[in-house]
Amino acid sequence: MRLSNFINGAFIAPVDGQYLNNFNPSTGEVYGEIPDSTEADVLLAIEAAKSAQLSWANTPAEEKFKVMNRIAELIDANREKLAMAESMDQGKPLWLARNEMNRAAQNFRFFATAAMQFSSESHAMEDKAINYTLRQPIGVVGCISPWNLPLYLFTWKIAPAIAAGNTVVAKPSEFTPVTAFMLCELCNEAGLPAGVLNVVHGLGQKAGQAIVESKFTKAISFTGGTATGKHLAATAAPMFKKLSLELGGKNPNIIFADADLNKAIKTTVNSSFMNQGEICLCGSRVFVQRAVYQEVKDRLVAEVNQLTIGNPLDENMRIGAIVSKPHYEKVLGYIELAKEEGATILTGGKAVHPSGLENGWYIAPTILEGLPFDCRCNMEEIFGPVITIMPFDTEEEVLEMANATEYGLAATVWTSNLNTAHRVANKIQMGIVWINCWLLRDLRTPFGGTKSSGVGREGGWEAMKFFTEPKNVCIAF
Ligand code: TXE
Repeated sequence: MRLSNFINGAFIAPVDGQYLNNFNPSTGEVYGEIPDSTEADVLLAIEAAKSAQLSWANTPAEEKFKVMNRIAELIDANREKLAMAESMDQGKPLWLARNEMNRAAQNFRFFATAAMQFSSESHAMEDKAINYTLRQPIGVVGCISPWNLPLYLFTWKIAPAIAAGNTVVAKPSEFTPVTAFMLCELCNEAGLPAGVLNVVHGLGQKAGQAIVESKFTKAISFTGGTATGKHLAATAAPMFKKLSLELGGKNPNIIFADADLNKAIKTTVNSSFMNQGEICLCGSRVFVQRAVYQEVKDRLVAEVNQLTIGNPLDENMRIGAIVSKPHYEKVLGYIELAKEEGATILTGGKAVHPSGLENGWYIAPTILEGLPFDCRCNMEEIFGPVITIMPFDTEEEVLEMANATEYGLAATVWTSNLNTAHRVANKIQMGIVWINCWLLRDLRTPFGGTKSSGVGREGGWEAMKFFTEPKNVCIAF
């Protein structure tokens, strides 16, 4: 399968005619090619987006709603095909890919309604004047998405961007480009006007960099690694671009002794290892209050030992393959580092080679014990099926350890004491706190992190505000 760029409603080959290999993580084999786009391709996409912008901005909200809703319906109608493609491209289990396709449709549906309901504010100054604040589209915006939840995160950016009247130049991750490519076909079928969405495939340092460097992309919405985010911010800052950065995490999962342990343990298996741990919201540091530490540890290890790992297309597999060879090696490298740092491996700790898929990139779900809270394995984002487990005595102690990393994305807290829940939620330095649940998402809520986990928030009105420029008009009476 050879993918093309999607520019001005047409599928076109990269200007230079160069392609990159696309790998299937479950087999480790090349199974397609994607454009190795350069600045020239990005410039074509930007031209198309510029030409389409005014007319799209002036399209009545109801029309925007209708076309975005049709895209959602087409994602639903093609769910099985998309899920299969996502699973092969990313390595995630097919059942999980299906859930993510539901969410991709939901992203479009949610922001289709936002297009209809977004409104301006007005501030009256008694009998002197009235202000009204227009929220106008920014123009052409860049959306750059990662490889862990490919279509889910791609649509999470594109949908609010176009709902707000912008046109988009987007780049999916070079590791997982296929469903973004398929989405373009659905956008044409739904009647999205040419040039509203333009997708350029290729490397971050080349195609991605050109999107960020262009003076015509007035805002950049990016999800990816913290190091890339830093680089991107440095590139964009001198041009005063609006930036939304969703970056890494090193999320604490805190289990108090008074928690509903059945629920906490069951959810911890998911929050640790769903999507091979390749979700920025996965809890990677499990803190358990000492009175129940042994019990939680034993039960968690027993449950994790039951997890099936292998062919992502096999409906019985809970854990699939790691997205790419470099990432597989990075995660295995952290397991080696953990050993050097003195970890005891309670389960996993090694690569897995399922029969018939020996060259695929599989890592057994791994639980590490005995590491200091401030060692590298507890400070740096591993972003794979690897968690650490640590005991704690008091609320103060666990807060200190939980807050000790440079990251501030999400925390999960398990307790049946309302006071503990509120106190910890108040003091923890994270953008998102889940009490007695994990990944329970209301798309209206602000989504994002503090510290090195990012800048800005996505979701609901936050996203609509990010993708618009406020203009205040003051009329004196
Ligand atoms: O992501 P990159 P990488 C974390 C995770 C992972 C680490 C590195 O810890 O191990 O980041 O992953 C594009 N200008 N997360 O290196 O490079 C790139 O093409 C413009 C957390 O694979 O950040 C891709 O489309 N764009 C995360 C996107 O950025 C550039 C999800 C993300 O890739 C660019 C993924 C540049 N100079 C990784 N360089 C999360 N928060 O969910 C790269 N890109």
